[in-house]
Amino acid sequence: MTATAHVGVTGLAVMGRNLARNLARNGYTVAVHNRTPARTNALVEQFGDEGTFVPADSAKELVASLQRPRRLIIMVQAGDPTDAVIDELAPLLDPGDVLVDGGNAHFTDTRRREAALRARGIHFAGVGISGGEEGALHGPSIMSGGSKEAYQLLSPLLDDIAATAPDGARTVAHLGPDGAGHFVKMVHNGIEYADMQLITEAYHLLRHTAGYEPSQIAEIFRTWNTGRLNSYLIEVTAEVLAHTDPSTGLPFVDIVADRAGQKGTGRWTVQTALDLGTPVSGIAQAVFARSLSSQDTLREAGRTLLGPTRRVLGSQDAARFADQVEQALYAAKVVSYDQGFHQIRTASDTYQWDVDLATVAALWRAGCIIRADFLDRIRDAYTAEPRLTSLLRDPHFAEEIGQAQWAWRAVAATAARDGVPAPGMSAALAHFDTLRTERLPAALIQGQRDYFGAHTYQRTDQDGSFHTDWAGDRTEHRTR
Ligand code: NBP
Repeated sequence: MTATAHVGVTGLAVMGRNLARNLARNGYTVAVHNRTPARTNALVEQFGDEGTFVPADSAKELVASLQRPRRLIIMVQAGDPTDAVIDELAPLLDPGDVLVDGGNAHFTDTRRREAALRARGIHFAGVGISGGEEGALHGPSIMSGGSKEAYQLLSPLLDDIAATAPDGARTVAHLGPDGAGHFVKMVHNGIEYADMQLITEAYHLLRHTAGYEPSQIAEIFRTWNTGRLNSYLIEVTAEVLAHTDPSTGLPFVDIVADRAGQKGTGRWTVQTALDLGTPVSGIAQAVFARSLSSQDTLREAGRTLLGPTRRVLGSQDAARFADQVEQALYAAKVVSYDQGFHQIRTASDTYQWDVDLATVAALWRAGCIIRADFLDRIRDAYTAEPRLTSLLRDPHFAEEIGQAQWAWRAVAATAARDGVPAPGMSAALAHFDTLRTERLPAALIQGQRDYFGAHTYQRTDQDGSFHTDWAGDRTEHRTR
């Protein structure tokens, strides 16, 4: 077989197929392969006129069809299938070739695979691709890890297929070595969970406290979408809320079972945050809220528990409340993003990735699910101060959140008083207030720990570690 293809794609389910089409539409000759050949044949039959595809029946044929250095993208299910494909391909590749994993791999797997392939001279780039099947076809947000050399070989292709931000920039970048790209993609998904949770809490409050119907809430969201909350997620939420179920004539949202699914990247974000010791309470609340929604037995048991009588506001109060909910949603959203960016910063420092947070914000402005106007602001904040400790310290956000907090507090208080669950908004507020607090009760926790476990504590007025003899005469000893 002649090596004519510029790039190869193996794994032709929705993502791989659309990515291959995107590459072909951009003028690349694309070698295509799938474990089950039917998918390869279907792609060529249905979309063969969109560009030049070179179908391959086997891994050997796929590799033989690629120009050198070879660029080969794996788009199969994350986990064992990805390892199986790498094990099959690696012996067929030569030093200097680039193998890309475009799936949703766990970043620790990517680190392991990158190290193993580097030892054989093969570049392995873990690349997060966001935007679902539509993004893969029309322009995703692309978060690349792997070596700089690998990225140099990939960037012409990735630039061509990525989405375009409002300022004309392509949403693709090299974020750091080994697992940096997949880590950032994972946090993107975690933030997506938090964003969706907060939007649905806003809906729930507008429905049950303000008394609006789904179609009215759709209109409110459409109005919000013209302001600082402008985002893809607000836009699609309005679409879903405005939809009527054709078979019953009821609002669509009322006929959907209220059990939220999840594929796992949100959970990974929280698990990783726990390991890194970085607080992502917004994402955690979103993951737990989805889990609890699916706990039928627990929810059934809890339904009759005593709580306040629900009240519904009059129309003027409802309109005022809707304005407060907009502010609460915005403030809580900023906190959730700040937590996600802090998690990326912590991982970047831990693994020496040197991820530029301004670039991350810029990449998320188009092509991905969390694309939103305010990411321009986040990019500006990190451009002005690359080591900014918290977005809440940026003058623009400090001013906005400082003003929004009164409405945010009113909404959280109303939710608590009326018994409407708003875990995301409330947790974000608690995070904000924790940051603001001069002296935390953590001091008392240290006292408790020293009392029952001799875990020692530090003093505010002296260096070193100390233990108090709680069981004896309560004298204090310096332990270090
Ligand atoms: P899936 O995640 O559903 O995986 C299906 C593909 O994996 C098929 O091509 C299948 O081949 C192949 N595969 C499996 Br399963 N086991 C294999 C094995 N042992 N050896 C070789 N191939 C194997 O596909 P997808 O939804 O297109 O997603 C692809 C990747 O992109 C995943 O990692 C996913 O997490 C990620 N991603 C998906 C989305 C999305 O919206 N779907 C968005 C962003 C990222 P077969 O046809 O022979 O069974």
